Amino acid sequence: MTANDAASYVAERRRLIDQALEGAVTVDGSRLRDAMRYSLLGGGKRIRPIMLLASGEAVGADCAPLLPFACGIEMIHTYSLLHDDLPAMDDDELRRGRPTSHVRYGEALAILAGDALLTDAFTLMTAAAQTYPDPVAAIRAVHEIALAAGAAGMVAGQAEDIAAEGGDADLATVERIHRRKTGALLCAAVRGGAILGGAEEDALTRLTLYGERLGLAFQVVDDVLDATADSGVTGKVGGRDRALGKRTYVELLGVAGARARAVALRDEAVAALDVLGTAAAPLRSLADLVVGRAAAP
Ligand code: GRG
Repeated sequence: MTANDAASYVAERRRLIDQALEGAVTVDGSRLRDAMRYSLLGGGKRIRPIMLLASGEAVGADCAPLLPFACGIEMIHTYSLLHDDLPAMDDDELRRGRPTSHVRYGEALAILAGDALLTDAFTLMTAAAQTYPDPVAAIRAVHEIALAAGAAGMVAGQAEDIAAEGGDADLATVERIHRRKTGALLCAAVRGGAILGGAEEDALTRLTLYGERLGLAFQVVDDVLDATADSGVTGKVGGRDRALGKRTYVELLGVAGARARAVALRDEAVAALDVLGTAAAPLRSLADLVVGRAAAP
């Protein structure tokens, strides 16, 4: 697969996900529906669902039956951003270049839209699991996604991140926070796809390593962008980490050091894919895409 082929794979999968997400909010016309759709269809990069598809397809799965699981993970991710932006958390007013949900719909409806996106993600995935070619694998994949999103994963990372605000967390602490806050869901996308695709143990181990390294790289890149990119690029208000007193990779390693760390993590992620050959080309290209965002201009 050439670089061009990989780029068109990513673009085509993004199109399929966007199309499937259009039908993912099934609640009747109401402001709740509007608020859910506002955040879900508001122009995300769709990294996690594309990862899930690319990982499943790398081990031989068909794309179409994976789509509800890809949509589920994007719904969970969207809820996390929506709640993270709330006044009680990061208190952000801009996301993906538009007013955040609570600015547009008020705080109460924004909370409820997040709750509904999270819950309906599991409605969608568990409905799809019942007709999936291997329902046991599908249940296992949903279980992994739930673990990564909940109190053992993303929510725990978020809680620890908030508790660490204003403190002097060292690199090991920052890394532990981000493995759960950002890394766990990304890794679950990769593992979920692999499990749905019926990956052998060795392939699953390799893909897990890829997901863990890239999940961490993702956060390093986010820290670099928060410190260096303007809101035209990120769609968010810049410098929020500093304003909130968060310890970031940039603070601990400097911008150049953080960029180098992201590249090293990407290289480790990509090296883990060796045994998967050309089937893993889209995953390699996604790794470049994630880390390339933080490259020096
Ligand atoms: C509220 C339970 C709860 C958790 C929130 C992930 C998270 C925890 C908060 C998001 C804060 C943040 C900006 C983390 C950095 C990494 C990250 C998740 C960036 C946003 O993801 P992208 O770049 O966003 O994939 P798009 O807009 O493309 O979907």
